[in-house]
Amino acid sequence: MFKGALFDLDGVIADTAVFHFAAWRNLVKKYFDADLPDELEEKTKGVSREDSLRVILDHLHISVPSEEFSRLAQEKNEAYIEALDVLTPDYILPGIADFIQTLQEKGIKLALASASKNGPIILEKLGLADAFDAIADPAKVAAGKPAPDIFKAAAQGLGLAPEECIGVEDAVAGVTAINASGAYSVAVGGEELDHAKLRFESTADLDFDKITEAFNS
Ligand code: B16
Ligand code: MG
Repeated sequence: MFKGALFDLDGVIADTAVFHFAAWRNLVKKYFDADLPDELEEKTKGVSREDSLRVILDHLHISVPSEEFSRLAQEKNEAYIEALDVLTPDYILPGIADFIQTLQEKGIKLALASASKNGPIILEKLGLADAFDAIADPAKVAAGKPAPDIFKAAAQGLGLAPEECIGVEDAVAGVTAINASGAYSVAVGGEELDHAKLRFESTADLDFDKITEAFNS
């Protein structure tokens, strides 16, 4: 039986991607008078703030000096945090509150394994801060997803081996990261996530008994 559950944040606990991408769009409009296509959103999911900015600037064929790069990343983050003001527990994705409650009742420890440096603020606003026993610090891990580091750090925060944990993800790179960490990957999303050990179509479908059965077999 698994003893820990390592959660991605954006796309699993709440849909913060909408706020991230809106902040990037506004920034790019303001400084480069450019528009970003919807398809680009997927490429910025689960990757760090700096890597997201790299993806966006590459798309626009723009290169900027490093001071400007840092300033742009900082301004985006300030706008993003301001936009997060509207976050309440109502923004928790369907099924997640119940799933977390079931895990707690079963004595499973919870950790956050998000690329976001804003994880603690977001959990607080969603009313979930107390539910989590550990939050891995993305600033302290050497490599982002698809590298396993953040999931290994999250398991370590719980005092568990990754093999004793499940990891829950909605992104391709995230599932790859869980697999590489040694934790048991549970995906929420479409067929692009079929490299997960177990996949549900959406967060509302997460089923503790099915996960337990699959993990134990
Ligand atoms: P921040 P996740 C990721 O969260 C987002 O998907 C990604 O779009 C964002 O760039 C990244 O966090 C960093 O966020 O700027 O708040 O540090 O999916 O890993 O929970
Ligand atoms: Mg995600």
